[in-house]
Amino acid sequence: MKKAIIFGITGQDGSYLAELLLAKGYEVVGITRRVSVPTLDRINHILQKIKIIEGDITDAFSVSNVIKKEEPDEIYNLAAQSHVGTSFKQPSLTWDVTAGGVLNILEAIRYSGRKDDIKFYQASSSEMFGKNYNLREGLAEMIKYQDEKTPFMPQSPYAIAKLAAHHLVRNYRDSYGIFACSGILFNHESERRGEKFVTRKITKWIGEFKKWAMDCGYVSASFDGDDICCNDSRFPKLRLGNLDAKRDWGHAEDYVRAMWDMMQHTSPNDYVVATGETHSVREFLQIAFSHIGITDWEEYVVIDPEFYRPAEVDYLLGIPAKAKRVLGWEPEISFKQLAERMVDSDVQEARLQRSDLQRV
Ligand code: NAP
Ligand code: F7E
Repeated sequence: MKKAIIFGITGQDGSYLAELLLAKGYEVVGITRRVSVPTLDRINHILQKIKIIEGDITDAFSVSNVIKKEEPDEIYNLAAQSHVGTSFKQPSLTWDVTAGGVLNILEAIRYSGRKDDIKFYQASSSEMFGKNYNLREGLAEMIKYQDEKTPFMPQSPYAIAKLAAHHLVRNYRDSYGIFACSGILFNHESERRGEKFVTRKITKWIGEFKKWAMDCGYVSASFDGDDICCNDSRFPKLRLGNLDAKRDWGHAEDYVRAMWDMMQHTSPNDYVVATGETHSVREFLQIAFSHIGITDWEEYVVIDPEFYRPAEVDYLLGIPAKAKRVLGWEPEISFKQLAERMVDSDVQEARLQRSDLQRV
C-alpha cells in the first residue's frame, strides 16, 4: 500500500485528491493547521479513512517531523494562500505560505534520508503567466494561448510567490535529483470551490437568491435602487469586479487526476493542465443565470470597484497538449456542465437553509 501526504487537504483540490487516492488504495495522511473552528467540511465524509496530523507549512520543524515520521511515497503540496485578490492585501503572509512553505517541504525531503524514495507534486498556477501569451493561427483569427514554453510575467504577490516555488521545484529536481514535478494548473472550480472565487461567488448568490425569490412568491419582483425588492423584503444585488477577464475554467475532479498521473510517470516534469477553451466572467454569468431561467442577468449585478485588483490578468487559455501526449490526460467536464453543476449544488444547499437568513 502506498502512502501519500497531502498538504492542503482541507481545500477544494485536497478533498478531491484524497478521494482519488483512497479509491486507488493509498494510505492518506492530511496536514491541517490549527484553527479556532473546524475547517473539515470538505473531508468530513472521508475522515474515518484518513489520518489527520496538525501542522503548518510555514513551520519548518513540523514539516520535517511529519515527513520523517510518516515515511511517505508521495507528497502533494496543495497548501497556499490561494486568493489572488487577498495576496495584494496580505503579501507577506502569501509569500511565507505560498513560496516559503514549499522551500520547507523540499528541504525536509532533501534531509529526510529518503530523498530518492519520495515523489513531490507542487501546485503551480497559470497566474504565473500573468500578461504573457503566445500567438498561433486559428480558423478566422490569431489565437492567444499559454503553454509550457510561454515566458512567465506574474501580476500579483500570489503569482510571484508561486513562480518562486515553481523555480525552487525545478532547482531541487536538477540539483538533488528529487522526483519533483509542478502542475501548471489553470483555473479549476467545483461545487466545493471557496466562496470568494468569482464562479462560486456567483453560484452561491444564485442559490440564495432563488431560495429567497421562491419564499416570497416571486410574482412581483422589482428593482429598487441597489437591491431587488419583492413584496416586503429585499435582496442585495450581486456585487462583482471586472467581468471582461477571460479564464480557462475546468473542473477540479478532472485536475486532481492529472496530479496523480504526473506522479506515476517514470520521470518528473512540469505540465500545463487546462481545457484549451477560454470564457469571460460575463459568459459564466450568462450560463449560470440562464440555468435558473434568468436571461437578463445584468439587472441583478452591480459593478463594485472594491473587487477590482491593482493589476489584472486579462486572458488565460492553456494548451494541455503535453499532458495529453505524455500522460494521456484529458478533461471530461465541460465549461457548461461545470457552471450548471455548481448552480444546482448551491440551489440545493440554499434550499436546506432557513429562509429568513437571506432577508435584509
Ligand atoms: P484552497 O481551497 O484555497 O485550499 C488551500 C489549502 O491550503 C487549504 O487546505 C488551506 O487550509 C491550506 N493552507 C493555507 N495556508 C496553510 C498553511 N500555512 N499551512 C498548511 N496549510 C495551509 O485552494 P485550491 O483551490 O484547493 O487549490 C489548491 C492549490 O492549487 C493551491 O496551492 C492553489 O494556489 C493552487 N492552484 C489552484 C488553482 C485553482 O483554480 N483552484 C489553480 C492553480 C493553482 P485551511 O482550510 O485551513 O484554510
Ligand atoms: O478571479 C474577476 C477577477 O478570484 C477570476 C485561484 O484559484 O485561479 C484562481 O485565481 C477573475 C479575475 O480567480 C470578481 O478579477 C470579477 O479576473 O475567481 P478568481 P483567479 O484570480 O483567476 C488561479 C489559476 C489560481 O492559481 C488561484 O489560486 O474574475 N472577478 N469580479 C472577480 N474575482 C473575484 N474573486 N471576486 C469578484 O467579485
